[in-house]
Amino acid sequence: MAATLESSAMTTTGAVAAPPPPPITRVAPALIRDDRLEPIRAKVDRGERLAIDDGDLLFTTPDLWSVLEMGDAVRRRLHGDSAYYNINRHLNYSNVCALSCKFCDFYAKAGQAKAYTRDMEYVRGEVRKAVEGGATEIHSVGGLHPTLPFSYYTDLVSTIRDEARSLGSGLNVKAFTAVEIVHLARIAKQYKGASLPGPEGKTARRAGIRWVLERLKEAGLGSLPGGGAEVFDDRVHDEAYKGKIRSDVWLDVHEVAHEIGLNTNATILYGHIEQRRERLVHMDMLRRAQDRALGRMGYQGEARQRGSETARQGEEREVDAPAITLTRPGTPLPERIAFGADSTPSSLRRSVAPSLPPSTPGYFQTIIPLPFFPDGCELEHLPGPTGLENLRTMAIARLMLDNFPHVKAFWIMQTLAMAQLMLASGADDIDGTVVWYDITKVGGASTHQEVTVWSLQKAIREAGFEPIERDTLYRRVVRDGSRWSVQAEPSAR
Ligand code: V47
Repeated sequence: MAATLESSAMTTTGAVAAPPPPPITRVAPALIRDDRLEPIRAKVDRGERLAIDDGDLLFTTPDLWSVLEMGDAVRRRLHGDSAYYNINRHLNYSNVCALSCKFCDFYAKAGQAKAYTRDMEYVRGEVRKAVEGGATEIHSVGGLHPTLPFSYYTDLVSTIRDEARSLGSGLNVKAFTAVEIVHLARIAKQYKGASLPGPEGKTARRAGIRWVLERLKEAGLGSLPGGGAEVFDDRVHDEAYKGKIRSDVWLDVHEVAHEIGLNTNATILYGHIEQRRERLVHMDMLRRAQDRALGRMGYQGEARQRGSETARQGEEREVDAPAITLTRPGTPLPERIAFGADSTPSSLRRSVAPSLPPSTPGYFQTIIPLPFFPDGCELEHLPGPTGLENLRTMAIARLMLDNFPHVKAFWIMQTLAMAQLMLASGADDIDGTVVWYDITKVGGASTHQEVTVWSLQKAIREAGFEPIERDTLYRRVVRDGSRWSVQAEPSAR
């Protein structure tokens, strides 16, 4: 270590002052150095977009520590030493599902002993408990229930919102994956013509999606979670989750949500039958969608280099938007623009298109890499990813998704111990208190998977970061006894 020794200074009274402690230099534990990473490091330093081929090298280099260190550098540029968590509850309204995805241990068929569907009395009870526990968010998803009417879903959302309001809480209802939204469009008979080929089908399905999202928003929907994306690849789709919507439809749902002013999240479920290259294509498709969302907010991008990327499946050339990076030093994060923080340059203030409601258009807030857990599902014979693969994928998500403000290490699936390491390799968020979770049960966990605020804060501090409680939209939460509010100034940067 390059410690500097300075001579003791004499004070005015003639006493000898204690020498200052030697500085601590933060260096990556470079066990192996791969000089091929240097051009990537230069791009990362300049905040330039990485190509899919750069991602290939990041996945294959033996110099893992440099990859983690670059992920950390970008994360610190965006968020300094802040690390976010929230107080939330998951409420799965039903596990009954018409699909049978091979990676899923959650679904049940109607009539099976483990099948459940919650009624509104149950939902109200859960909301009361959530509000008592100080939750700022309820995250609600479920299977594709074959018989529930559309009104069940609007009732679910308005029941959560109204029960919380009656108790003085304005918690955010984050509900329904893109797959569920399309299912709702079908049961509401708003999906006619959606399977037609070409632009006609696309227009029809987007109209159906918009119809559903507008009604849910009216009922109190605050944002969309990131689930159901899996891996945007048709081969993987057909082999592991045939019957689910494909990538183009998942992206349509999120784009329409953004257009009507809802923020959304995105996931990638990795470590099963996909190739690493397919993870990179997935990330590239997400960042292209985010380019469009940020463009709607008024960000100016850089014209894409011709031929630098190949066309992605399910995407049409004409929707290619300029590449916008948030990782360039000094670029404001979208939450600053959305909440009108003073430091936002006026050139980046949003110019709302006339057709949009008078609210800021939405965008992707966070990418949540989800490691595949084999236990109990049809793909149980697969080993699932290792800890180092999880760390690497987290760092690569941070590096590739240069226009996503946040990267979340969902502690339930990553474990709290790994989430601590991830905070220093790209992630800036570890999700929340959760309480009940029955989609995955890592290491024999039960459905009750709760962690206290104290444990989340301790984990974050121990990892060397400052815990910041955020709401669903990444605004800083301020608590006064049992009441909470959000600061207009977003927590980041
Ligand atoms: O869509 C299902 C995944 C997702 C398995 O938006 C599995 O803030 C691993 O999307 N192994 C649901 N993963 C979880 C999700 C989520 C979680 C936390 C926060 C947010 C957010 C979103 O879980 C599903 C699917 O991709 N999943 N089975 C499995 N065996």
